[in-house]
Amino acid sequence: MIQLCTWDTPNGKKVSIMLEEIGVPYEVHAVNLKQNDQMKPEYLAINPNNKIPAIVDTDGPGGKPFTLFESGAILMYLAEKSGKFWPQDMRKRYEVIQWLMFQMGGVGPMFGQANYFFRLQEKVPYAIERFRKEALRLYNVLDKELGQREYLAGEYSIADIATYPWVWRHEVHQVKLEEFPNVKRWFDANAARPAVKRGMAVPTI
Ligand SMILES: N[C@@H](CCC(=O)N[C@@H](CS)C(=O)NCC(=O)O)C(=O)O
Repeated sequence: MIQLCTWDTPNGKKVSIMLEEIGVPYEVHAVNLKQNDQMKPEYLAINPNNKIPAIVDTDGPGGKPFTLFESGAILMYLAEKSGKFWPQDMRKRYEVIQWLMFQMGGVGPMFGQANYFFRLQEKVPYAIERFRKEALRLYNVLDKELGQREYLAGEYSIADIATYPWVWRHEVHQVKLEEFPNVKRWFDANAARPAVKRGMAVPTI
């Protein structure tokens, strides 16, 4: 059984989508970020970095409980454990890892900063411009790639699972998907997957 500590944000939804895709039983523990639940000592014992998501696999490696934080690491763990979305071929596997890292190091942090500065009451024009430009640059990279391949690493993988919940927020970071037709085609294909629909509905608040 996987215990999933999560909240209603893109990084949390990556993991619930993955758990739905691989079809393993899991229990959801809502960590209410609005009430600072992530700062409670019992949660810090699971993730000392006070962020969601985190998992506890009660049947981890060696049959012992295993705790893991950082959404990219969790996706890789679940992919390796289930053997799904984790190509055996080394080239293909590293293409998946490459696009996963692109999400973890680029898409997530930059879209996150764009959201933050767009919503901030005190307007900081330099920051708004910087992160708007960077978000658009990343959308262009995605659009070019997805013009050549159906999914980010060719076949549907944890790279798509990691990226979709961030693109799902395109309206918040003021991007019109129609201007990125290949991203839109890919976005609609992800959105149509039953496991993605179920995963995006987690947690119920
Ligand atoms: N690199 C981390 C980022 C996680 C993250 O930023 N989580 C946010 C929600 S999307 C959070 O828990 N924020 C609460 C806080 O910063 O106190 C991951 O991918 O797991």
